[in-house]
Amino acid sequence: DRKNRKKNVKDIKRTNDPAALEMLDYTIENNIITAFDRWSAQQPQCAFGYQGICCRICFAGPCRIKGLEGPGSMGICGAKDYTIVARNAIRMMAGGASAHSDHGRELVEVLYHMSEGKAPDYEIRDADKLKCVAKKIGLEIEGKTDIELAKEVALAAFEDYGRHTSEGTTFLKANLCEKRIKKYEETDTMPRAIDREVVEVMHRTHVGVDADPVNLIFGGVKCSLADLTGEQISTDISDILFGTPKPVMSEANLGVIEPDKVNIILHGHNPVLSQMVVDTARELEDEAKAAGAAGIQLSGICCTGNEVLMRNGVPIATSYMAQELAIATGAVDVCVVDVQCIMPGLRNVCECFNTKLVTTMAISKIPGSYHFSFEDAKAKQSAEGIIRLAIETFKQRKESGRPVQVPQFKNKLMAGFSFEALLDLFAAINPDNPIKVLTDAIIDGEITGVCALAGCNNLEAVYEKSHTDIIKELAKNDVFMVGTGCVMQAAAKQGLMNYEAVEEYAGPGLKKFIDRLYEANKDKLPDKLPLTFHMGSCVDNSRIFNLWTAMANEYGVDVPKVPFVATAPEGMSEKAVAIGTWVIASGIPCHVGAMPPLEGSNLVWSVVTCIAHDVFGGNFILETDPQVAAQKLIEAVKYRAWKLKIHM
Ligand code: MSK
Repeated sequence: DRKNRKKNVKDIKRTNDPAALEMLDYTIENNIITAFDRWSAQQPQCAFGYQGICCRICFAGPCRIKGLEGPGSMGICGAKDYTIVARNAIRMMAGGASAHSDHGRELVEVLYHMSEGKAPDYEIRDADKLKCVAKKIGLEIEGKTDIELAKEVALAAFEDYGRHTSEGTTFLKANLCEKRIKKYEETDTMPRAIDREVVEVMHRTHVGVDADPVNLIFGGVKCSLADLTGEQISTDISDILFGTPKPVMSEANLGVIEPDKVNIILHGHNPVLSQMVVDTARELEDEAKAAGAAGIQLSGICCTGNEVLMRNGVPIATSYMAQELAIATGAVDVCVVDVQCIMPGLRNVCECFNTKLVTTMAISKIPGSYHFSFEDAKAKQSAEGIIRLAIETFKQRKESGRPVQVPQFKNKLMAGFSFEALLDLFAAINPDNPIKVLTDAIIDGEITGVCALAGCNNLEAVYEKSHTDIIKELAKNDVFMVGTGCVMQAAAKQGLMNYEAVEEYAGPGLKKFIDRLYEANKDKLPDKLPLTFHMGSCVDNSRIFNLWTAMANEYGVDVPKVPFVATAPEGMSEKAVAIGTWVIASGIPCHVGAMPPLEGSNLVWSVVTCIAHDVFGGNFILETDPQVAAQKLIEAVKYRAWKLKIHM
């Protein structure tokens, strides 16, 4: 009942985000069920599943590991804890690789159709990036038009999905340093083709195939590197089609929703349609005004939000876990979703407020929602339809006189730091060798090193508190921070992505470094630089991979020697499992703050936390306390910097 919900959801403070807290009160008062309630209702969660020792791979089961010895210590087929945990883990990697890579495939198809004249609403917005990508993957660029080149890039990308030979995926190899290529070849973890590695994981984890946990995990590593290939393709082609991000100002948190405007939320991951909505919204502004609105207000959730923030400065409404709370404001007219991280629970909240939930992808539908099928041949037409639906819903909202509840919390932010944009900042200090500005700052001790902030929300932790605690602690210790995904939405919402945060939280070295970058670039920047540098959506972790590879090349070492660490304080999705795995396979220590289902096998646990380090140079740091995690990250990055200085 309401009293108990209040006790479970509010009194235990499931978040430190003031806007989300206000909306949690509001949803409790109005009996609107959200993920926070469902989390409470799920307690206690199944201990077998939590530890990864529940096997549902065949339906002779489900089997659980119930003892240390005897028949109950194995599944019916004789699978031991280590086999079950490893199989479950690598199936998660395959799920993540599928999601990222299919997102990439959608973009490749748009690029290909555009080059054939069959996607007339799309164009090449960054011809320099097109040439740069083409050159990198070994294409001859001289004497070719942009359209010809776009077609060749698309064909090369398609090849990475379905190659039947084993030389390795082009988009990955083109971005790896030599020593990593050798490492992946030696360990048989170089992916041959994206689809093939996903299929192979599904095959080897079928009942009665691979029982060796180490062999299984190496298969998972190969699949996670296929995931990285898909992410690199997604980033490169998004930049070609929609432009490579540059520094841009915006705002974040639920206060960006403006009740007097037509409010459209863009949610999911794939920018193919959302970018079209952004472009079209500008053209239909007058229609909205004619309907009595003050204009059209777009805002974003999850990584579609990050995509349109990075390229267009569209504000962030909130991150994954608070998506229903955004709808519960009652001021959202349409919520457009594409793929990934869209809670089915959104529908119930939408129904409470006459918010139209619009699905756009054939593989991602929700009962009771509207569907505007995305087709690249008529993308603009779909975007117009969605915006007109929002205008109509706005009129109904105003006529109904229904009250809205928009928390007045938002923070200023600067985003738009693609890898190219970062290099551009550095180039103002060292035009001949931009990356040296960053690598020298570490060697000179001005900054301690670099940390990648990535990942989701998970109510196993206090929503967004681990993110903000870790960021503040790293800042104090002069760690330069780049990031992607929902963790950056937490940073933005909670005022950690602007210069005010530099003044409040940065250690002296980090502040000096950020100020120095600003001074050299102030003529072309819209404001002073932020504390955390937003590099984009989940697939844009490829930009972070490009950054540490450039640093390794500059130092003349392999990646495991670069003072670089990563953290996913609230990792949750299968995509996060795939990303975390390729991060450690790259040679980077990676903290995860919500426990992945690995505790059921000491052997698998030691492989990912210790042995991975011996083989690849990176390992998982599994730590739920954000303060302890921050210290472990700082120790790891300091140790690398110290070792590097000795050898330089
Ligand atoms: S959206 S995968 S909850 S970061 Fe990319 Fe956020 Fe994680 Fe989804």
